[in-house]
Amino acid sequence: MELGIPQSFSRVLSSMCTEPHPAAREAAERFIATNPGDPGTYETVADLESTVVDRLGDITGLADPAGYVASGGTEANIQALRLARNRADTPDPNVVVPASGHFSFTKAADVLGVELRVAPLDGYTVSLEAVTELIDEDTVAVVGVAGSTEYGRVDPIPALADLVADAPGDPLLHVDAAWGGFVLPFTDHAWGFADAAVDTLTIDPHKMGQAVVPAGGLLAREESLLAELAVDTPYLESTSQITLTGTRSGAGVASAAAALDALWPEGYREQYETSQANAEWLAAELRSRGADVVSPTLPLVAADIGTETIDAVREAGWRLSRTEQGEARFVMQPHVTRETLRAFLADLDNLR
Ligand code: 0PR
Repeated sequence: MELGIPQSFSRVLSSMCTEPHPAAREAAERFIATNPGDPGTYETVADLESTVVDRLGDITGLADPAGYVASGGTEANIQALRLARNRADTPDPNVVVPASGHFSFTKAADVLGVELRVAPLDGYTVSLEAVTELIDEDTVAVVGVAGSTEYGRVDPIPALADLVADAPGDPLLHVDAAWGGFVLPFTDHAWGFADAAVDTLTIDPHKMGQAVVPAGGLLAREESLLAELAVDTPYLESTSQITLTGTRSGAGVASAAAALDALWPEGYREQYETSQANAEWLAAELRSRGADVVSPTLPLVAADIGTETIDAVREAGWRLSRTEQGEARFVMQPHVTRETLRAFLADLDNLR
């Protein structure tokens, strides 16, 4: 059988995946047959996972982090809501999620039997009044998004923490920084454990972290929160497991360790600066062509270039997807260089 050649990144503009760092690729290959889900057998990769969790703690402002490397942001978000539900003492749990929340929260609510209360936005971030109205004594978690999927916007995390502190049912605050977590440390945004009373947080090495897929991250302020997820594992040397999946990718874990070792903090800072400059440059170029552009506060640009134009550039080979509102969405992943953007604009100009 001919396997074919995977999609090249040269024209991929809307994906949150990217070309992994060379050290991450090498580490993935080396650890591909290991299973961090069985730390009694695969000790080296289990140690690497602890290193990754410690580094993710450095990035998010948590001195003594608890957590693990998940399969991605979806698993991390499901697990965060699962631990919040298990910890609470209500037969009728609900979770308040911004309308900008990723669809993984819809999956989480479905599998967990938790009611999802969607809070409308005020512009591009969640309305605090709406969150206040939705919280009641059965609210087990409130979610804030730090780097939204469509617009890269950051909810007011400290204000959400204040609401949670005053809430009747003692809910947890979960922050979804799956994509934003590797760029936010280099901005002035308040988003992490150091900035507010955040309980759990999603941060994915396989997005801006330049690890290979699958490498997501779930962090918790305290080990005791993760204990809510523990199930007994009678056939393993280790006695319990907190992850959702059983056998897990050692490649993802090792690649995350290698990428973090190579890039935190200076490499990620340089990438953020390059990506943010590209986002602002692209926004200006599209505005000069008459497009309505949503200002990129993080390296993600949404612009109304017309739905026929999106179809035409897709026809020309560009991988470009649209927001629910129909804007073109450009995610400034490391593989999206100024050269890529110049080539895209040249095609855009020719097609219009
Ligand atoms: N949270 C946020 C804020 C996200 O943007 C995403 C993924 C997730 C959670 C879920 O993460 P996993 O996909 O790792 O489980 N958002 C991407 C998106 O919808 C997912 C994606 C990634 C889509 C790569 C396409 C693609 O090529 O854009």
